[in-house]
Amino acid sequence: SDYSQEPPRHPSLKVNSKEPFNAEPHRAALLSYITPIDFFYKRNHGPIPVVDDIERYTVSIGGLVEKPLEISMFEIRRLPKHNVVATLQCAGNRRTAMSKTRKVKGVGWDVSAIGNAIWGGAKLADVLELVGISKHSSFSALGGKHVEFVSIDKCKEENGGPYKASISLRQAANPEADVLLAYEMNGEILNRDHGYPLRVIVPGVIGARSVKWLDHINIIEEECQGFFMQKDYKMFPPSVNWDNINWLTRKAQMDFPVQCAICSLEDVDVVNQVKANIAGYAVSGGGRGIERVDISVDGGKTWLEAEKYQRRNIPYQSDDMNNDKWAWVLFKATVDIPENAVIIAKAVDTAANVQPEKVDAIWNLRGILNTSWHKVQVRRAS
Ligand code: MTE
Ligand code: MO
Repeated sequence: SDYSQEPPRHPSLKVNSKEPFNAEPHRAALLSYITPIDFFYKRNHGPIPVVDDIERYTVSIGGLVEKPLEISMFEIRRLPKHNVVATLQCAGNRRTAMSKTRKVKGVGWDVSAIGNAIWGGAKLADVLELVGISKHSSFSALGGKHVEFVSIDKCKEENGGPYKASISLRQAANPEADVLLAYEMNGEILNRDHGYPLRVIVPGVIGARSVKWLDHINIIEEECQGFFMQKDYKMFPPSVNWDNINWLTRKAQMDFPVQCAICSLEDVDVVNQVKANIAGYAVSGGGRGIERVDISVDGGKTWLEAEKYQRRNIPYQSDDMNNDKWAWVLFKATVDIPENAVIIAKAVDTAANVQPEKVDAIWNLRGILNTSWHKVQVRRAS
């Protein structure tokens, strides 16, 4: 593969893999409601494609539709523009910690394979209408039930073919699901790392379905048969290992579960004062909100509730942006730090789903969805 045309990146990113480029910011970079583009994690499976003739860039929409279409960037930009604040989280977020119990396969990540951005673009539901799929439908006239997104990048997992994924047509054609074909991130033209010129954003769903560098869309009967849908990003029980795995027994992971992490402290840290601020993010998938975040400074014996906040100061207005449904909440609590403390954060979502205490119970061979209680060890400087 050719990695000679990679874009420049911020030097402070922690690089988990160089080629393909996988990097996350330091924890403290996640303490602002909107994650700056430079500090937004980058998760790739191949070289970053080069698209230099934007005039000729098109997305074709075909498969089980009556009116296949090729649509230019110019036409996509003419559709109603929506700004959606959505948190993107890689299913591999916090994988390194899961690997400490028992080894897992995959790129290692600390707690920062996640970010919250304002995505600007056309709604997929509007685009699908152009090929005759009406809003709120769950199948196309020709019997399509899934919407597949195919990229222009080249991944070794696909034997040099493009990255691809699909979502249900029901979700794709539902305007309230806010699935976007995004060309902007935080008010700027999407950059190459994040999918220039056009990417899919599927709010509330693991990042793997938000295909970057979109080339074409297929309306298909069965779920996409690509590697990342069928042989990756599935949640297996702890009993399954590489000798007895049967990929067909599990569904492709879509919504992510309730998650939170402390970002004001590193894993093992020293605190200078008796009183310290504990802060971080909490988020749940599927549009479920965060009900509360609990903090413990005594290893889980007693808990206090953190304060949570979500609103941002965004310099421009749009009706859609009153909706923080797909976005994380930040939390903070001022606590008294004992001399030696294990500080824990755990969140509860609006459906009363909780995070599991121990990682062992959710260990899986691909190391996805580590949502166990987040713990940091601190010592008070004397
Ligand atoms: N799309 C393409 N074409 N190629 C990829 O490698 N990685 C996916 C998804 N879309 C990927 C892709 C994964 S696993 C994640 S978590 C998100 O993109 C990461 O998006 P980001 O790099 O903008 O943070
Ligand atoms: Mo991912």
